[in-house]
Amino acid sequence: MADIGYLVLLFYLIGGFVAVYSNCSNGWIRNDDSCYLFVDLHRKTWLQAKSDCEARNSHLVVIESKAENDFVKNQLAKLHPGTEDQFWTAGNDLVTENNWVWGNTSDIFEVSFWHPGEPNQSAGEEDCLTFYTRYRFDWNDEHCNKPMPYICEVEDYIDSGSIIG
Ligand SMILES: [Ca+2]
Ligand SMILES: [Ca+2]
Ligand SMILES: [Ca+2]
Repeated sequence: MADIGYLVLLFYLIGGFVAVYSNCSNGWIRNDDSCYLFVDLHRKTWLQAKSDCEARNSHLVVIESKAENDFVKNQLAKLHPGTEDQFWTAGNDLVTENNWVWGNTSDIFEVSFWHPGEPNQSAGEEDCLTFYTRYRFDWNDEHCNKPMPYICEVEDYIDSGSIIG
């Protein structure tokens, strides 16, 4: 009986461990191998938003597929943001104009979902990428110093199997 009790205990311990690491934190929403946080109460500039995501052990959202883009658009629609609201992503062309990359990396876009006519580098200084409510959440390039809502993403290392190596 003692052995069986031990096995049962072990089972629950392992189960609890997996549950903790495969669930998203409170307030974060799962999609595929990532958890996402939609921050619409605290508006920040692109740099401030980037720092805030990093303080939460995550990064501004990086869109790698149409499925991921559709997920984000659906979540934004549920938030019912104001017409002029835009949400920061990691996308930017800060280093080289019109050379769009994700975050600080040199990872170029595998897919893109710009609104027709965007990116337009309006007033010669739009270097950060948003989901724009007015465009039904198509992408827009925007002035990086405007305070906006933003989206953080963290990959789930257990599910993606990338915790080792
Ligand atoms: Ca992603
Ligand atoms: Ca630009
Ligand atoms: Ca623009």
